Amino acid sequence: MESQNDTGVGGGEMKVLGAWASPFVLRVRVALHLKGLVDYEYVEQDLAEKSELLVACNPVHKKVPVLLHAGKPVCESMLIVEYLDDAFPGAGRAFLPADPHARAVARFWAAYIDGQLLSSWLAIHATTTEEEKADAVARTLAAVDALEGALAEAERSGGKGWFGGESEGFVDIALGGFVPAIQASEPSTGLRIVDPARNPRLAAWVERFCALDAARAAMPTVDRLVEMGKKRIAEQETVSAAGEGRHMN
Ligand SMILES: N[C@@H](CCC(=O)N[C@@H](CS)C(=O)NCC(=O)O)C(=O)O
Repeated sequence: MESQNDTGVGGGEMKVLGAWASPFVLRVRVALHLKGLVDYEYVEQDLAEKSELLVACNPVHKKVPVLLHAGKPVCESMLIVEYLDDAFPGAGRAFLPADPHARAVARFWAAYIDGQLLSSWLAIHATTTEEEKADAVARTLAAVDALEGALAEAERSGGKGWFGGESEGFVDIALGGFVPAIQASEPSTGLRIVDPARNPRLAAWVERFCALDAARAAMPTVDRLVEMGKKRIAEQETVSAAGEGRHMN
């Protein structure tokens, strides 16, 4: 017999393979909570030593998140979010709009978040020269400005401060997953990614997103992420100091 969740939708057993700090996993957990599908098992994964279950469920990328629904794996965060709309049509509001053009626009911005915002933001942390860093910062801020424009456009079409219009939807989930990670990176980079003076709509959106019950239930604290970041930097410094020591011998 299929299990019932609190939406009354017969959903079958659900498991999320995740890692607590992952923005991609956060997307899936926020989406599940928004749908009221809270009756799932969360299985934390060690990404340094991947479990047989993770490799079996996502043999191509071996990455989290994976949603296991009635024993069948679904991979890639935004595909999981779409899957929840398809598999649980009776649970909460649909994340993607019904209109084909509006659906295409939502998918465009979700792809933009991963392709432009995320890649340039990651480059800020990965670049070695000041010139490369300045370029990555400029590209990140340009992507943030483009998202500010998308939010303004949603408001002009009658939206209520969400990319999804009246309520949080596909793009809100795509971007929302990165909110804690971006906030946690600000002290170490000294860079304000979402500056209320430059991006007032987006700054208000960040507050709105963080106040959602679904986000509060699933989000890691910024302090925990900052601590993890410091630990990683210390580990990298130990590794490079050991490397330099070997070169000197
Ligand atoms: N495009 C993927 C990205 C998932 C991803 O990069 N997950 C990271 C954790 S944040 C991971 O599992 N990394 C393990 C690895 O790269 O081996 C998605 O949207 O789900």
